[in-house]
Amino acid sequence: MKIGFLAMSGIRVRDTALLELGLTLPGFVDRSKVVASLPSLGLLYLAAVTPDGHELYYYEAEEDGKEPEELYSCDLVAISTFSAQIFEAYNVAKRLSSRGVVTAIGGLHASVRPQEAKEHVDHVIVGEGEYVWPKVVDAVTSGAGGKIWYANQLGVVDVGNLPIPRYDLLNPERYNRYTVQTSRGCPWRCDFCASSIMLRHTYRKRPVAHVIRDILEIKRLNKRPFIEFADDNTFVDKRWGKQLCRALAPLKVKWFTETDISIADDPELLQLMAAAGCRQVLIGFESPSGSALEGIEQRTNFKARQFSRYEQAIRTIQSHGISVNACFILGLDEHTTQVFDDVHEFVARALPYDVQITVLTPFPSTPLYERLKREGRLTHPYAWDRCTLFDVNFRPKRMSASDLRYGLYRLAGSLYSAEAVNTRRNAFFGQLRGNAKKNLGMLSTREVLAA
Ligand code: B12
Ligand code: SF4
Repeated sequence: MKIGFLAMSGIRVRDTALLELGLTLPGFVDRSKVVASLPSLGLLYLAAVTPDGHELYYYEAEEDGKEPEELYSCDLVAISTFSAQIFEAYNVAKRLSSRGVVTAIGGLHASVRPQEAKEHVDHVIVGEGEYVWPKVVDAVTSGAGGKIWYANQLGVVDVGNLPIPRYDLLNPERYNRYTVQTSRGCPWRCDFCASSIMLRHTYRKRPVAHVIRDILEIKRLNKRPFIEFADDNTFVDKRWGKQLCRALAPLKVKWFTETDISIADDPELLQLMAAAGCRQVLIGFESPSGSALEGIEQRTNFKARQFSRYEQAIRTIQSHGISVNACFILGLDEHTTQVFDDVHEFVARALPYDVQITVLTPFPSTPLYERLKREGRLTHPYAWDRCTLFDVNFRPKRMSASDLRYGLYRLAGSLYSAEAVNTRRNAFFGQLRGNAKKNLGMLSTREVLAA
């Protein structure tokens, strides 16, 4: 069979005013370019586990109706999408079906809304795809009809034994950023988190040697790749994290990852990360005021407990040459309109290199979604195309939806202006130059790696 793997790519925002404003702001433009240039790792894993004897192709659709014509010559198309592009994915599936192509869909949204997806797509896969996908392909080969497949019936995927994703299916001229997973899951349980609801199992780390193997494959295809770790929270296990960094350093790749504030407590880890090519860590700080953090992490109240160390943690991490992308969510229950000034002031004091502001988003099936539904506060309950992190879909508790929307515009204007971006960047590089002078006596990279 000819099998196509289709990623719904690009960035989605419904609020056109924000889009227009955002696109003129340097800090926003940089990240949008990155988003547009990352392939779907999930699909590359599916390609790697596809039984032999099929022709495989990777495609992307940047907007509704823009899917490549070549897709229509496939026998089977596997679609991966998040909530924001789900309606576009359903439309593509309907067009494919009408031209005789069998369709399958998986990913976070289809996993929590399988009955909805089944109305538009032949095969719907709930959960991680690696064990179930070969069975779907065999079923399609033998002409079986569509159904909902529950991956967990085949057991939890052993991440100690994953194949190399099929990076070779990507056009090397189009991609210079690649995603690699080092771990799956996160030990925390934030009520708004859409990824941890699918990966309910404990935090699973991959063998360091396999991560290195995958990056060497990327380097075979692209001499100077930039790597984004597609993890939820990379450095939960500091001992394993140090082994990973020691193994990464000789590869001389630059990378970015998502992790939590606890890395700031371990200077050895930070030195190893910097020496191993870590350029940026994205950390969810979520709020510039501690009271708003109470209870949002539901296991141990982790985020509220860390609040008093936020500013110092940013300085500590950045002093090691690793920039911080500090993420804030606007519209948490305790937030009044004061939050916009508070974020602005926090950023001006702590000077993270990058800032990401998003609005609280009730993704389907998250504890947040269920709570807001119970409280009658969802304003667009099934408008999944508004689940973009930038569109307001609920009634905030201590301000109006319109206050939230316009507060986001105003804050975006102040945080992403050329002047604000330059101030943060100059502060970061200035701190580095100062450290370089002060720390001539510090351990060399080689000494750190040998330690
Ligand atoms: C890396 C990442 C990105 C990257 C790459 C995205 C991509 N194209 O894959 C970038 C930076 C581009 C990105 C952008 C966005 N992202 Co993002 N991203 C992530 C992150 C950190 C990891 C995703 C990943 O690669 N996981 C690893 C792979 C292996 O897992 P996977 O994709 O889930 O695939 C597995 C299964 O789902 C399943 N599967 C998936 N598809 C299919 C299809 C079939 C047929 C089958 C059988 C199985 C299957 O099998 C795979 C292997 O087990 C997640 C957080 C998370 N951990 O999920 C957020 C996350 C997925 N992103 C999110 C969002 C909202 C976005 C944006 C929509 C924001 C926006 N406004 O545009 C954009 C969308 C851009 C786009 N169109 O892709 C949300 C999605 C929530 C939701 N329910 O929709 C998440 C969960 C973060 C969050 N805020 O909670 N993202
Ligand atoms: S720390 Fe991040 S990945 Fe972990 S549960 Fe919270 S939002 Fe999800």
